[in-house]
Amino acid sequence: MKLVVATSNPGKLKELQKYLADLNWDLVLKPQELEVEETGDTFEENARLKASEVAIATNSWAIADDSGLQVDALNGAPGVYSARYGANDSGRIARLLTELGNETNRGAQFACAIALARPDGTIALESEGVCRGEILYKTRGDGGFGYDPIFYVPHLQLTFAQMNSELKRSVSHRGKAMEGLLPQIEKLIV
Ligand code: ITT
Repeated sequence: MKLVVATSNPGKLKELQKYLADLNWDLVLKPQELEVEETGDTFEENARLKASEVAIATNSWAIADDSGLQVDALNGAPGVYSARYGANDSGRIARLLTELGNETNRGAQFACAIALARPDGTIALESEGVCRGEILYKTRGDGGFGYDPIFYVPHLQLTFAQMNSELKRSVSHRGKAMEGLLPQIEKLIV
């Protein structure tokens, strides 16, 4: 079965491809020109929108992820606006560090919603995952993507950017969302 991975974010794509690799599905990239407007107020809504529109446009099964960083001292910002917070990863990180300044409450969480749509756009499966952590005062590590270099997981004493892909998978919002979804995808009779 063909499954379109409905993301334009190369970092996300790499993780999703790895998580989906063991399934007996033929993974296909989303056509580049196909961009879905994220009009939802929640990660769940946006994940559904992206999966559904890409499924209809390609007449295939499609999987989409909507995710972002919710910072306690910023009342959950940037949240669903995480991608729109700056022009590129370093701009987004710089803005977040500026907004937080010397705030000592550095608590934050990454959240991820994943949706799987049938070729007719209806949603077959959904899952969510959250990972709690802290925002550092400056970047640490050079792996991963996005906000990874400033997102620190205290019990591991590492940022996401310092983790190898297996470790990040075991604790991250996306890894947890996928963990809930993979057994269900396997069971889908299509
Ligand atoms: P698609 O919608 O095409 O999938 P996007 O980058 O626009 O790509 P989102 O709207 O879900 O995706 O925005 C997510 C933002 O949060 C984006 O800036 C990511 O870099 C960031 N983000 C999500 N997961 C992350 C992770 O595991 N590590 C670091 N940053 C992450």
